[in-house]
Amino acid sequence: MKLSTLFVAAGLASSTLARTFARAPYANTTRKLKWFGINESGAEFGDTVFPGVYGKDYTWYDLDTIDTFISSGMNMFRINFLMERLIPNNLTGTPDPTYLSNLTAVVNHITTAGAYAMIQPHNYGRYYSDIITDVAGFKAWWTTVATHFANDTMVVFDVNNEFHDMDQALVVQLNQAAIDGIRSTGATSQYITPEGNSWTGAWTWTTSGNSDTMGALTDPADKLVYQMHQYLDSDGSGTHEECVSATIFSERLKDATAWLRENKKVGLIGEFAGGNNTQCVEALKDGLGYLGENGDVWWGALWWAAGPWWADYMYSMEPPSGTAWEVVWPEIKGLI
Ligand SMILES: *[C@@H]1O[C@H](CO)[C@@H](O)[C@H](O)[C@H]1NC(C)=O
Ligand SMILES: *[C@@H]1O[C@H](CO)[C@@H](O)[C@H](O)[C@H]1NC(C)=O
Ligand SMILES: *[C@@H]1O[C@H](CO)[C@@H](O)[C@H](O)[C@H]1NC(C)=O
Ligand SMILES: *[C@@H]1O[C@H](CO)[C@@H](O)[C@H](O)[C@H]1NC(C)=O
Ligand SMILES: *[C@@H]1O[C@H](CO)[C@@H](O)[C@H](O)[C@H]1NC(C)=O
Ligand SMILES: CC(=O)N[C@H]1CO[C@H](CO)[C@@H](O)[C@@H]1O
Repeated sequence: MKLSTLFVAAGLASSTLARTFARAPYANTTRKLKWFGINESGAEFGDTVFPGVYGKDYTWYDLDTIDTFISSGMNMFRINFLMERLIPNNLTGTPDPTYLSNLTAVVNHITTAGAYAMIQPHNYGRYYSDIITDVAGFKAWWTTVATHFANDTMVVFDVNNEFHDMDQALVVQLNQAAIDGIRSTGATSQYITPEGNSWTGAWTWTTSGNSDTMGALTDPADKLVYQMHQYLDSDGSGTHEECVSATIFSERLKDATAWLRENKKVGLIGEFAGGNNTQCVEALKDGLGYLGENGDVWWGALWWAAGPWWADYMYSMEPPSGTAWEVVWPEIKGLI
């Protein structure tokens, strides 16, 4: 555990920390992607243990590391956490003050530094492992959470991580309920990023049922950014070091790109990664270049993943010695 994590754990005022680092040192004159950033992962660890113990089952994020990323050019952070830890027992309940306080400290640190903080329940459309069918309860959950962040225009609301094996109509209803709940709090200037069924895969977007249904979502603020995920291994799961080919990233994005453009939508790759090898590095460059060329519909990409507990995980971009931080980042930073 590093010092800044201890500051959060010790409950030191986040505003003091945020002011200390209140700078946006990246220059955007040469940016190719509107957004580039990273998944911060750790607060959702131990996802079968509720509420779980801080420091044992899960952790929060290293604020110094976030500053390192921001000065390296990243401007968006997807903050993983669990719905059950933020609002325990009942979707219509009230937030756990400590977990909310930890989340808020990280969000404030990021947005004060001039980057976007994406609030992302890493729940796969489940609450205590059961598929969420209480659409009104889900709307209530999001209304409660959005109330706490309604004044921060640099917050982005991510409806839920990777719905899968669910009724397609239910996925659309849950997304719409979240949008309606968030907007009802007065949070009208923030982006909302809906996710689809089938793990919100870009490569299956037009064959999974998502393309037929997700376009119907409505937002009075007209600030939806469709979030899709794309891994480059054979089954698209992000569980292998190898990438299928040096052009697999752009190939897997083509149909979704056409859907976005035809339907006048914009999108974001909310998770992507590849292993430490030449073919993956080429594939990553190919895909990021493609996203930049199609910047009218693709607003950016977020690497999977950083976080203090990844150790020697094959995709870890945690400084100073994460494999992706050492090998991949120097290769792709010119493309963001
Ligand atoms: C973060 O959580 C820890 C452990 O639950 C708590 O002791 C600490 O006060 C929290 N920090 C903040 C800033 O809320
Ligand atoms: C760069 O900053 C300007 C001014 O804030 C903004 O309008 C523009 O969209 C930014 N460009 C990118 C690619 O982020
Ligand atoms: C959740 O709260 C609602 C409204 O108070 C109540 O009707 C419902 O029974 C509660 N559910 C559980 C599982 O406690
Ligand atoms: C948001 O701003 C309003 C008006 O200034 C204020 O009443 C409210 O408490 C603020 N909410 C939060 C969560 O800071
Ligand atoms: C990346 O792969 C190369 C070639 O296999 C290896 O020498 C190097 O140690 C790896 N780097 C990291 C950080 O794992
Ligand atoms: C692709 C990937 O590594 N996904 C992992 C994301 O993190 C969760 C836990 O936070 C794991 O369960 C997934 O396997």
